[in-house]
Order: sequence, then C-alpha cells, then structure tokens
Amino acid sequence: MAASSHVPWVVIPTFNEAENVTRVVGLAQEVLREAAPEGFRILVVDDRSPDGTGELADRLAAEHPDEVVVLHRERPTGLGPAYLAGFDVALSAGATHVMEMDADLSHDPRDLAKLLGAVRDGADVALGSRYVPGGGVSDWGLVRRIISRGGSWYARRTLGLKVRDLTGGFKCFRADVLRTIELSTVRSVGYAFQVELTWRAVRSGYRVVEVPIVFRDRTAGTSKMNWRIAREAVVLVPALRRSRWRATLPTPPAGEGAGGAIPRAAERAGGTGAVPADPSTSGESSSVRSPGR
Ligand SMILES: Nc1nc2c(ncn2[C@@H]2O[C@H](COP(=O)(O)OP(=O)(O)OP(=O)(O)O)[C@@H](O)[C@H]2O)c(=O)[nH]1
Ligand SMILES: [Mg+2]
Repeated sequence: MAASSHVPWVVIPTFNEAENVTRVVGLAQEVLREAAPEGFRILVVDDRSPDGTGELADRLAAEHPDEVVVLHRERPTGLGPAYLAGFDVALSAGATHVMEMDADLSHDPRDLAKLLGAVRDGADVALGSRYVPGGGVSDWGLVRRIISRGGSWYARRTLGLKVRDLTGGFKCFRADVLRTIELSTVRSVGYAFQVELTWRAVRSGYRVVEVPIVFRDRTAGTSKMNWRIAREAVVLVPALRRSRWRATLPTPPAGEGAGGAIPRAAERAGGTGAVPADPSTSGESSSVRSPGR
C-alpha cells in the first residue's frame, strides 16, 4: 500500500454478494474521492463466499491498490465478527474514521459523505437513521417495517437511549471511539451488534448524532437476516442493560479536566441534517450512568 492508511476506512462485510460488490465498491470510491480527498480505504471483509465475491473483491483491490483492501476470513460467522475483524485491520493501519456499510446497496453510498461530514463537524459517532425527519425506508412490506421499528423501540426503551434507529448498520465512528469501547469483549453477532456498539458509545459519553437516510430493499442477492439473529437481539438487549458495562477510559491529560477523555454533550452537527441522538447529556435513563458523569 503506497499511500498513507491514516485516512477514513469503510468496512463492507460480504457473504454471497457477487451481484453487488463491484457496484457498491465503485460507487463508494466515487463518493469518497470527493468527500475524502486526502485518501480512503474500502475494506471488503469476505467470509469465503461460495459465489466468488472474494475473488471479485480481489480484482478490485488489484486495480485500485491505494483504495480497496480485502480481508478474507475462513467462514461466515455473522456480521458482528466480520465487522470486528475489519475494525481490527482498519485501526491497526491507523484509520482516522471507520465507517460501516452493507454491500447490498440498501445503504446509498452517497450518504457516506454525510456521515463522514457529521463526524468531521464534531460528532463522535454518526448513525444513518431511518427514523428521524428526512429518513425512511422504501420498498418494505408492513411486517418488515413493524419488526424494524419495533426492534429499535424495544432496544431504546430497554436501554433508556434516545437514539431513534438503533438497529441500522450504516455508521461512521471517529476511530478513537472504537479504540475506547473495548471491542474485544463484544460478542453479539446480528442486529444486536449494531445496538451494542451504539450503546457502548453512549455509555462512554460520546456524542452520537443521527443523520437521515433512506434505506432501500436489496434488489440483488439474498438476505442473511434470520430469526436467530432477531432472537439474539431480543435476549441480548436486556443482558446489555444488566451488564452495566463501562469503558475503562484513559485518564485525561493534566489540565484538560473531564473534557479530555470524555467528550462533551451532544450538539447539532451542521450541514448534514444530523440531529443529536442524546440531547440531554448522556441520553440514558437515570438507572444507567456514563462513567465520569
Ligand atoms: N463477512 C460476512 N458478511 C455478512 C455475514 N452475514 C451478513 N453479511 C453481510 O452483511 C451485510 C448485511 O446483511 P444482509 O443480508 O443485507 O442483512 P440485512 O440488511 O439485515 O437484511 P436485508 O435487508 O434483508 O438484506 C451484507 O453486506 C451481507 O453480505 C457474514 O456472516 N459474514
Ligand atoms: Mg441488507
């Protein structure tokens, strides 16, 4: 890799996405060449897809060695472990920002610019959100809408968070957030993974904003969502609350006070339509407190 890897990284997990991978990577490259002129990396994390997704990704990486990287894993163990492996590569390479995006074009790659912009404007985490003004879903039937909205509502109520879209997987983290929230102890695999990362970020006092996105149903390839993944979320969300996890935050450097390691309260991030997910301060109910607050 010739160019610096101290740039924003986008992690795209793939399993049997041969019909989508070339297009999604190409679109992301177009967007990021403008949004991140200093450079970027798109990391495809493929779990030995039998349909040849990994080989297609390798071809893209050979054509664009400064922009596309591929991580091959041995077998599909779910979205969470694939993301964790990808985060490890990105953080070890010195990523400044780490973004999550699905390969199936349900997430519009153009929104990468909005998410990155929201973090550059001062947020620590920007969530692509279907459930704030300006956001939405198209093409979904009633059952799918109810499951998704119900899932976010359930997680929000159980965890006492103000985030509207907790199960979405289109996100941008300031890299230091991922370095702080102890990824080595994250065990969740499916939707619960998305809930857990956001919950940990809020618990640690980070500023989380929601950026409106319109989510489109995949038009190619098949969904990997199943009832086991949904059940995991139902069980894991109350388990998260019971765990009362706290980040072991680094001690703030002398003179910086509590503002050093622990970020300030949520504020409006300008220019992206972002809204603070936790306008109070920590965004939590009184029974769950952030460290240092
Ligand atoms: N590497 C890897 N990627 C996975 C695995 N499971 C899912 N993915 C990828 O994760 C992303 C989201 O999975 P989807 O199947 O689209 O799940 P979903 O978006 O919740 O469900 P749909 O909206 O029905 O598509 C896609 O890019 C998948 O290819 C896995 O076990 N390993
Ligand atoms: Mg999908």
